[in-house]
Amino acid sequence: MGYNVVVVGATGNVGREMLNILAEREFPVEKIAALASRRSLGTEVSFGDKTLKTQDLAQFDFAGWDIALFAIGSDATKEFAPKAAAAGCVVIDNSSLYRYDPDVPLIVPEVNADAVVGYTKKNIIANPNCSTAQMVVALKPLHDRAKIKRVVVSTYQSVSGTGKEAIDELWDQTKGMYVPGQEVAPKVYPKQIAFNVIPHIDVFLDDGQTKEEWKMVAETKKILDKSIKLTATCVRVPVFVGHSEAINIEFEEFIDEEEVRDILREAPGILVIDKREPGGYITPVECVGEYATFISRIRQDSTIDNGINLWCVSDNLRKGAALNAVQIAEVLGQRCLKKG
Ligand code: 11C
Repeated sequence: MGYNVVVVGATGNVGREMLNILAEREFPVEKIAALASRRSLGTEVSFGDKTLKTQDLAQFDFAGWDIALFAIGSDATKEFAPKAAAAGCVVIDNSSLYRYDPDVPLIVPEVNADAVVGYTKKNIIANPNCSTAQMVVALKPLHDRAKIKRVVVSTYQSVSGTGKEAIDELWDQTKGMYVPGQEVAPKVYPKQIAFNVIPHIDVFLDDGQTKEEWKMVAETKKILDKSIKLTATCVRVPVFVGHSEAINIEFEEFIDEEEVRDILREAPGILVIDKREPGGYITPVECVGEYATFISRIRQDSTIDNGINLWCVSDNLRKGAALNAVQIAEVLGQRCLKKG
């Protein structure tokens, strides 16, 4: 007994991780389908020890399927998610298309699992942006204790957040730096990413923020608390997988760094690695393939009354995307859907 599950965009980085995580976590799957665009048709993908042949998204009939995990761009999602939802299949969407729709719950299970019941309005649930997901996992237990007033966050985001072409660009550009005549010009990014950092993720908005920075504000308010003030600077760094964030938090009440460490140690989804010595902190290469959001460098910010600084790292393809989507499916299954 289990659910009929569809993974849409199964050949992409996030789609493949969705299949891996469904298998790893032994999600109760009765039947599984891996869908892709016509361009990737017939490509084989792994699901545990099985191999699945991808089917054509454009031809697929969602009737009789319980849950569809979508990991495709917003334009294709706009075309296919409503079809799946209308056929009675609950869509868990990783794109930004529905995140700010008041009739669609935006969920990080460690933070607002109860909001899942709101899926019935459109039969759609949204998965947040990767940089928001890991941050709110860390903020939630602290907000419950001392109420957060304001957050200042700077991100260090890996190229896998952009996609396969960006991973290739970093790889090729890095190799090309050592071979005269084989330098690789920027294509995916507006400037060189190898041995560089780029303070620009997603499009620029009229007020000078980028859309990635705006998403962190809007999504934190929707998932955690609309009263929290947040300002972000999002930066792309030459790292393949794993987003890092330096987070400064101002609370309503004083909270001691020791208490912050204790609260985070007990909090769901978090692993604290915080020794005040060389190497006593987490870096992105160590978080790859992990489920946890890792927290290091917890310390008082003595420049304000109630301030804490911390360092937050997570696998952006997992907690930032595929794992969070599968966790939503787990909550949906446990609380809302009947097993077939
Ligand atoms: C990045 N956070 O690292 C982005 C990727 O809204 O789901 C995910 C974009 C999104 O580039």
